[in-house]
Amino acid sequence: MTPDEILKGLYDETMVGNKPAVLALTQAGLDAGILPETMLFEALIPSLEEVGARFERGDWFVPEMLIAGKAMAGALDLLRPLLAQTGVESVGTFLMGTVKGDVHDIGKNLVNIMLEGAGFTVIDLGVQVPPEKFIAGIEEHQPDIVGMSAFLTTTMPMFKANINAIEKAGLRDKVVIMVGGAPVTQEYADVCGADGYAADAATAVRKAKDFVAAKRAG
Ligand code: B1M
Repeated sequence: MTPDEILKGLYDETMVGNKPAVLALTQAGLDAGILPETMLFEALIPSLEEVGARFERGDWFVPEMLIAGKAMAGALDLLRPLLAQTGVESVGTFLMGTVKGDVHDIGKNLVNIMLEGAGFTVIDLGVQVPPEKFIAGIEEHQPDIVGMSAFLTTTMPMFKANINAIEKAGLRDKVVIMVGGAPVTQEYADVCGADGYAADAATAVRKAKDFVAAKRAG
């Protein structure tokens, strides 16, 4: 198979949720020397975007989204060690979670992988994380940054609820708070009182590094 055929296969098979084929093609891509980032950004993520677009149009339903998501997650498991390959010392601690009411985790996991690749120690609280769990995580792990993901317009208000709870617990000035997720914007992040926003994993890593550097300097 040529690299183009592998990428096209990854796009098509992710869309129909054929996890065994996606795993085989991901491995074939690695064997053929295709960069993990190329498979992610040119095949896997665009495929899920198309799944989302079909769902939005009412052509596809939750089960289709679910199996596509599972196929993508399988590929991520294979790519994770390569994307997160790092020999550097920890540059900082990042506490991460998807907010209460929201079960989406592929985007969050991708941000985690890229953060680990950049040398962060990542503590992942998982999905549906309530404010009290963020607070307990801050107290236990003393992170430099708290990251919150929300993927639904209905769960985005949890950012503000979490930030209020962190403030009430007297921890707000101890952490930088970053938010992100498909429907989130810089304007929304500002309204919630977050310190940072990123539209994608690469930008999240860049901003996280800048925040830690500023924290260490000041
Ligand atoms: Co759902 N879903 N889903 N879904 N799902 C979306 C998000 C949706 C946009 C689809 C659509 O209508 N086009 C839509 C939300 C609409 C809205 O509110 N604006 C939607 C809906 C409506 C729903 C349900 C309500 C459907 C229903 O039940 N009727 C339901 C909600 C369940 C719940 O959470 N309570 C639901 C369920 C599901 C599944 C469980 C079936 C499955 C999730 C599987 C999983 O995550 N384990 C699923 C999936 C797969 C999707 C789509 C198709 C793909 C999401 C994804 O993984 N994208 C999605 C459509 C889409 O996004 N186009 C959709 C790939 C991922 C790499 O991108 O998540 O954007 P993304 O992450 C990016 C950035 O956002 C950013 O970096 C990541 C990597 O670059 N980022 C951060 C993320 N977190 C960050 C944090 C940061 C910084 C950057 O700082 C801390």
